[in-house]
Amino acid sequence: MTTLDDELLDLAVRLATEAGELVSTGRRRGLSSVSTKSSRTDMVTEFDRLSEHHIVNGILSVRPNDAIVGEEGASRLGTSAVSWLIDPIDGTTNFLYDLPFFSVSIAAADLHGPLVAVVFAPRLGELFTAVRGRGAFCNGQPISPSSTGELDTSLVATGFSYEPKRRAGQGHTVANLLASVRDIRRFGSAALDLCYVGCGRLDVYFETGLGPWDIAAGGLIAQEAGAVVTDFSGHAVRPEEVLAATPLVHGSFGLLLAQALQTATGAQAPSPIGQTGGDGNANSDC
Ligand code: 2AM
Ligand code: CA
Repeated sequence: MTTLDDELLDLAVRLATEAGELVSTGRRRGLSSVSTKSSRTDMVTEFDRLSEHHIVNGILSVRPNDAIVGEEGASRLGTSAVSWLIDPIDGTTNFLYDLPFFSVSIAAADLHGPLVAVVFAPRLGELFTAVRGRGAFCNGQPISPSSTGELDTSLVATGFSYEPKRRAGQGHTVANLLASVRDIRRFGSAALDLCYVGCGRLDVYFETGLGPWDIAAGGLIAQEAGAVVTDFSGHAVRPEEVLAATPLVHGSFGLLLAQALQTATGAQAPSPIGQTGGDGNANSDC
């Protein structure tokens, strides 16, 4: 018998794959309609809208009673216990510039939170999936975070807001962290950053000011893989503050980040999560 989890996963995988192929193929042919949203650097293309349209129609055709929220405006109340969060292209700036780090992100949640998660990166040929309580996978292979325990050898990813003033503050925070970690990466897709923590390509990812669609699927994938995903104080993750890390550096990076934020803003730092330690290396082939 097919469970609800399996039904939702099959649907999310099919729609993410179809939408990813649609936008990737379309992008190869060129862009004709590009406009701005919240700022001059916050872009939306015809393919963001096409992808969201395809996914929403695909959900409604088989599950008409589910709630749906999408970054490009989809907003439907449902009468079932299932709600969907869609980012039709996560990493739109990369998509615009024909860089491969973009993805289609789809999550389905029930009354207890995210239940099923799919992140598909069409140019990279990688499909990340997770079901709550059943682990996380890349192209069908189980993934797990790195076993790194040292901050100074941790590879850390972050991202920057579309709002210029906020970016400047985020730059100061990153400058304060740089001497204490291995290096910083900025891939430009929050969903992929979270998956990369899950599969050990990154040791830490943090960002502020995201939307719920940016983190719903990637957050479950990272968590199911075995990473720790919280806000900056170690509480439940929220779009405003995302800190995902391999377990042995999550606490110590939280402390470092609190100090870096305090130095950057002069504001009261959030309470540290705690100190941990250990050894290890990134371990995923995915
Ligand atoms: P997007 O490509 O869907 O816009 C880059 O730092 C990452 O953060 C991307 O996943 C990007 O999503 C997201 N992002 C950046 N600024 C954002 C904002 N103001 N609101 C929502 N998501 C944002
Ligand atoms: Ca988007």
